[in-house]
Parts: sequence; C-alpha cells; structure tokens
Amino acid sequence: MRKKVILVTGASGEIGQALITHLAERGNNNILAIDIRPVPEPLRSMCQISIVGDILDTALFERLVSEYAIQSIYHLAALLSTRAEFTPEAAHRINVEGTLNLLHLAIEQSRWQGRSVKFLFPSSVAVYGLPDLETKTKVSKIKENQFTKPSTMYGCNKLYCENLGRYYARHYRQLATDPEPYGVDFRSIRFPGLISAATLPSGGTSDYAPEMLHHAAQGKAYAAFVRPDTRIPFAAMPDAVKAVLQLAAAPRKNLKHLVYNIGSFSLSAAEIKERMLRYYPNAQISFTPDDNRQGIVDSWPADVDDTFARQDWGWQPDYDAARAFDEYLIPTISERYAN
Ligand code: AKB
Repeated sequence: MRKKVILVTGASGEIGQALITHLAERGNNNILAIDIRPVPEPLRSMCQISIVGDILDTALFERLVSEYAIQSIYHLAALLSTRAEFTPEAAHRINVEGTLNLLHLAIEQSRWQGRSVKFLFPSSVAVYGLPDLETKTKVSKIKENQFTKPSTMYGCNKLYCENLGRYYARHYRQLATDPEPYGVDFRSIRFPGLISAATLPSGGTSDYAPEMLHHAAQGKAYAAFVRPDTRIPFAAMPDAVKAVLQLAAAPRKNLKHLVYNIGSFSLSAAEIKERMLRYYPNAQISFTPDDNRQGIVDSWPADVDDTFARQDWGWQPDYDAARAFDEYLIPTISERYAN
C-alpha cells in the first residue's frame, strides 16, 4: 500500500518552514517535504520523510507516485521577485516548469485515487502592475481582476501558473475521447509581503520590511532599499499559514474563485521604521532607495481587496499591524536574538 502523505515543496523556505511546523504541532505526521536544500532540523524530524530534490526532476516525481498516495500538495517552491530578475530564464524554469511538473503529478494522483487532489498554490501581489504612483494611490485596495500586468519575471510566472492551475482544474485534455475524470482541486492565494520572526527572507523585493526588523533586533544598522513613503500590503507569517490551511479546508462548493487576495495590514516603510523605534529606540534605520527595486515595489498595490476570500471561505486576519508587532514579531524576534 502506498503511504498517504501531504507533499510540501519549498519545505526549507519561509512559508514551508512555518507551514510544516504548524502542521506538525497539530499532529500531522504524514508530511513529505521536498527542497533543493536539505531540510534543517528540527523541521526534518517533523516530517515523515524529507527529500533533497529538484522540482524540475520528473524522474523524482515518477518515483514518488509509486511510493506515496499524495493527499494534497502545498507547492511553495519558487524563485522570488528580486532573485528572479538576475536569472529570469532560470526563474521561468523553476517557477513555471516546476509548477507544471507538480500539476502533472497532481492529475496523475487524482486518477490513481479517483478524486481531485488538492493543490495549494501561493501566488503573489507581484501579479499586479500599477503603471504609476498616481494610479497606485487612486486604486488603493486592488481587486483580483485589476491591473494584472506584472513587470517582473516572478509576477509573470505567478500569473501564468494561476492560469495553468485553472486549466488543470477545469480544462485538462478537454479534447480527449476519454476526458479527464478528475481535475486538480487548484486553490491559490495572492500573498502580500510576508514578515516572519522565525526565518530570514531571501530574494524578495518586499524583504525590506523583515530585513529592517531582523537588523533592529540585532542592533545592526539597516539601509532600506526603498523610499520612506513606499507602501504595500503585508501579513504576519502565522496569518499566511492560517490562510493556506483555511482555504485548503474550505468545501469546494463554497469557492466561487480559484485565486484569492488576502489582506492583513498596509504600512509604509516609514511607518515600519516608526514601529521599530518604539521597541528598539537605538535602531539605526535609513533609506537608500535602489531605483530598480523601487520601481518593482511601486508597481505593486498599496493594499488589496480581499472581499471574495472573506465571503467564500471566511478569511479574517488574526494580526493587524499593532497585534503583528506587539504580540508576534517583536516578542518572537527578541527571544530569537536574545538566545
Ligand atoms: C517578493 O518580494 O518577491 C515576495 C512577494 C511579494 O511575493 N515576498
């Protein structure tokens, strides 16, 4: 008999580590973790098995089909927006072809198991492309169907993979004489910038917020690569995990969409600095905008309209800005660097 598992790709990444920790703390001992880097302890011990593997390795997935009955897939592996700009073709391979491999794995598993395998896909506010700051200000809370003209390879990848997911969910092999009995149960969230106290970000353009926090907590000077007035939506990592699991648990019949915005709080870089100084009065935080990275963040929305997520699956953040800093970020990160 094949072992029943939950597959998590990008297991060593920020969302991956937070999700696996959360699942393990609630008794899930059937996690199959995959990452291009070794899954670090204590995370590895929380998983049934962890594999150092490449999501571009189709032979790996063929082996997995023979050994595991994958109940659901949390496909978190990706090259984020800044890193993707330095290697756009590699980013396309990883972010798009890698996702295609996972969708193919999901459709195969759906056939084997006689049911639609759930596929949770983290998209991003990077799929939006506001043409200028005036429009960004006027739009304020962006809706899912507005300005989806990304200016980064990462944003293009995420938007295309949302559409790939829709194809695998509703139209896969639509001209076949034996049409697909079970599409993939594809579900996606467009995440804002995520701030974790437990892990450091890597390769994102929203990273100035968590970097500011981690530097202040260590007493290190930090020069943010954006202007003080730069504003995008953020969420505390525990809310990101909550949203993924809440969407995964929602009855399919309640979901009128495949892709959802979620919002928690929207802060300018200056407002983040101001909050940092309340806790770390001696923090040395300055602003040295990098024009190219600034251009990327300026194309992202100031905030998101998450009405559909609230209506269809009851989304409601646990952490607004005040609670995120007072009850999660500062206590957790202070403890992290005190030890
Ligand atoms: C990035 O900065 O690339 C990510 C994102 C906003 O999706 N954190």
